[in-house]
Amino acid sequence: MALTREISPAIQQCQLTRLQRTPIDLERARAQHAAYEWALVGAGCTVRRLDTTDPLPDSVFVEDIAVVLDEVAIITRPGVQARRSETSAIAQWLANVRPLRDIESPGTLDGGDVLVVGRDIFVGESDRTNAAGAAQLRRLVSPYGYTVEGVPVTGCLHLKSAVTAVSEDTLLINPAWVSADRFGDYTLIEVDPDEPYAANAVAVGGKVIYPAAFPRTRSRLETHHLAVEAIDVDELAKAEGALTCCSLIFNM
Ligand code: CIR
Repeated sequence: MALTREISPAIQQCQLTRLQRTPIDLERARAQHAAYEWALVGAGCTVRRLDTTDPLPDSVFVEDIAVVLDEVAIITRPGVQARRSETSAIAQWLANVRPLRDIESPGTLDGGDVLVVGRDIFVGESDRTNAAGAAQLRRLVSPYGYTVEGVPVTGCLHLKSAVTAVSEDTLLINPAWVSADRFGDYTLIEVDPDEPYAANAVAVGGKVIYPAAFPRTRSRLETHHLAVEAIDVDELAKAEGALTCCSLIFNM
């Protein structure tokens, strides 16, 4: 199952931390988002797209709003106040499929900082996720056998800007933004140094959905015999959104 959310007409007012604001072509962004959803369908996902009602500029980036495990869904408390009203619609939908738990004040946690690989959960210590948020996550999921490890992140928005899983034992990483030493149990593929934003990939259904903008790193993935499907997402990237941000993927 992949949960997505339509792009808000207000996306031009999205949060930006490390990028300069440039005009976003809404129709082009919507076409790229639809192609992303079709890639998920092609990987075997059932895609359910929620609509966006209030002016929630960043609502397409559903990943930040929840952490969905097989046993439970954690509704986050996003690090920026402006994104906190995105949670209600996502929580309402997820309540149909999982017991829900909440990150509570003073904790903050963005789902983009939560990398789940099997029973290992890495949490980025970033501008958006604080120690209280990470500690709450640990308390909520450790009863189910998950280990939660904090990982410092510098130079990028979220942990998953710096590292994502491309298979169950292989991570794609930009070691300039997160220390490779923290992931010693995994095979690591480093991004090409000319493509610092290239560490965010969606691995699902035996393939890797991947931005067309990073051909050098894509070659590295293919050298590791990974089946890569490249799609254009440059319009969403102007809102500082990467591929994983645009869906919540989980088992039904
Ligand atoms: C934000 O700054 O919150 C959005 N403009 C982008 C969020 C991207 N989410 C993600 O990487 N998980």
